[in-house]
Amino acid sequence: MERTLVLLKPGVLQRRIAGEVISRFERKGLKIVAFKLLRMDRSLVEAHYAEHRGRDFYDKLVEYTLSGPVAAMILEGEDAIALVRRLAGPTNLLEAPPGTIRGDYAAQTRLNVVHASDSPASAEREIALFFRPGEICPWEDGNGEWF
Ligand code: FUP
Repeated sequence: MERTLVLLKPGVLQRRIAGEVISRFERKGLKIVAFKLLRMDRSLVEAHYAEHRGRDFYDKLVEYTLSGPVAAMILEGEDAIALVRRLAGPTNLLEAPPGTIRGDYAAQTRLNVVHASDSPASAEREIALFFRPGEICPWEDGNGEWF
């Protein structure tokens, strides 16, 4: 079982499409095991996007990420890291096919709707940036008796 960090970027809340995006993960069977809304501060944004420091898009990326609340969640499931990346679609808008989150909702590469960890090492690092262990709530699938 894997865990991965997903961020719904500020535009998602502004556009009122958080539910639609989260539904795509749930429909593939991924479990939400942690969830919070937050305003990222500059030091968290800089730590999260450290690998991009110095790139031409970096300043605008930071500015956008600071522009409003972000929804952070940990999704759990078999091959969750690769599955979420597939559901999100490629970073580049032109390559993101319809049916992917970015293909369906992103109008600019910089504003590409979601962040998703790209490897087990990134997932571990990013989960620790956003969640303390006590904020993670693992749960088991029941046999349907509660619904
Ligand atoms: P991803 O892992 O798909 O989120 O992509 P990256 O980590 O490469 O990029 C992080 C963010 O930087 C993207 F979500 C959007 C922004 N970006 C650009 O604005 N232009 C680029 O050419 C590449 C990335």
